[in-house]
Amino acid sequence: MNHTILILNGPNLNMLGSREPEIYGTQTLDDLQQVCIAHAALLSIALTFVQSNHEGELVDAIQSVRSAHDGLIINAGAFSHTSVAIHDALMMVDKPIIEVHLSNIFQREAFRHHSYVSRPAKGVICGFGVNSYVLALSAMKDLLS
Ligand code: CA2
Repeated sequence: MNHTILILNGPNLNMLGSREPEIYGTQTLDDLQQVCIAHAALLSIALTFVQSNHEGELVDAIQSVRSAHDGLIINAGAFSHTSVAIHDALMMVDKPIIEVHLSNIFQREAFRHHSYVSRPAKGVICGFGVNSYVLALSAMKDLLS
């Protein structure tokens, strides 16, 4: 494995597959993790996959990227639209960051159109369901090569 990447998932993403399949699909968070591990292996990337419902735990995980990972893929869930703390933690990360969302946040309610994650991120991938993460892994591989 050449690189190690953190995939960080925010609040309520542990509920994937249980409700709103028309928005988020039918796959569970475990399914998503397996898809990411399989694609990362093809790219020689070692993955750490984390989900938390707690803003402070997400900040701690973001801070860990500085010493423990080569890059960060983050779906901060609803905290994307609210959290200055997550924005500030991301601004201190000197590694590539890619923001992902399962849904196309720009097709949805206006309050989802702004994300505090987007400015610190190198790029944003949204609207492709589980494939948003697969696309982000490929983009991260290119950034690190
Ligand atoms: O589209 C995304 O990935 C989101 O980050 C998902 C967040 C939402 O607040 C963002 O605006 C967009 C919500 C995740 C909650 O996921 C659930 C999945 C199934 C059932 C209930 C919640």
